[in-house]
Amino acid sequence: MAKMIDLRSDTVTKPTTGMLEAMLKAEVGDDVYGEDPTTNYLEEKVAKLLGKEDSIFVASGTMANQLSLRAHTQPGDEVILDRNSHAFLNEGAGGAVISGVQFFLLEGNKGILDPLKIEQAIRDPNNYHHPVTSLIWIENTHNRGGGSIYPPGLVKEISRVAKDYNLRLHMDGARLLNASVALGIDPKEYTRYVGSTSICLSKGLGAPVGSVVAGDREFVKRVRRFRKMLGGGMRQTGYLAAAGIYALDHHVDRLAEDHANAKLLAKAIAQLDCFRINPKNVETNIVYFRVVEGKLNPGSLKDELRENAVLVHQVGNDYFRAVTHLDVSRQDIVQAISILKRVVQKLTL
Ligand code: TLP
Repeated sequence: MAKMIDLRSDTVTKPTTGMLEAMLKAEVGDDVYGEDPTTNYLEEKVAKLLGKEDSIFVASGTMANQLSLRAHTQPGDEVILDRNSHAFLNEGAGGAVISGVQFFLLEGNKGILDPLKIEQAIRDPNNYHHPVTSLIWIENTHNRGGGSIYPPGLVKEISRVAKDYNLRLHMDGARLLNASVALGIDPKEYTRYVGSTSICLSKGLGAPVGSVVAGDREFVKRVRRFRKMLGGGMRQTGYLAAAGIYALDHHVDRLAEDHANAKLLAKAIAQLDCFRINPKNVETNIVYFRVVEGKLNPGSLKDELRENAVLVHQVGNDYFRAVTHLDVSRQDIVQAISILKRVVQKLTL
């Protein structure tokens, strides 16, 4: 059977042999007692990587986001964020349910927020009709923005606004290392400007489970308390942390390959006149494209591709996403492009 080329997400990767070996060898203990040496090492490693006082291993990117929201806010607060943020679109209204916060949504440019618009959205703290603005939330890279990258200078400007108004600033850095690798900069060039951040180990980095939230000691202590409250205190997490350590040691620099593969795919899609895409917008590993009305039946595209061993994510009726990652090689992308061309020929109206 032909190998499935799974471009639905970078979350679909399976651990490599090297990673599995590292997991098997992990020294473990009970992490709720703080006694898992491998998890402790991962947390120290990530805190150092991101230039923060402390960090904490959590089950998922969603949990990282929800705990960060909860630790930074009080019920009734308002959080300023982009209208296409993962925390708004894809987390089951967790911000409202778990933290009791209200979102003030801004229209970013490919998800990237303008510091001026942020400033204009901040509530008057002396007007008791208003909620209290307490947190600015940015996502880097921005998933729905197309894997778009925040210029570090812009994060600096946003941090200036946060400081001027005494607000907290958090970066959902699920794919922060994609951004830093794409720009060839140290992730600290971003994280120095934000109070707290997170990275996902189970996206482009290829670990099976886990995210890490980083910030100052007080913040991480609050995250730890809420993690326990929500049942996220896990025991012998060292097996999972070992996968994360391996991912950080072996799979960061290679993200550049995923970016090159995504660009190759985007350019090929742009050459097909039934799709709308600007390949210049593809900055990292995420490729969004639209079907031009009347050229092709978008309803059959995903199924026909699946029949031919290529999986893509259908985001909306005529809107699709393909994501490159550790388990798709250059050869796979070349193969996916030729399958896409064949399928398009078959489906063209
Ligand atoms: N994104 C997933 C889907 O939920 C859309 C994906 O396939 O891209 N922050 C960002 C920026 C994300 O893209 C995601 C996952 C998360 C947080 C949540 O991570 P998980 O899925 O580990 O809870």
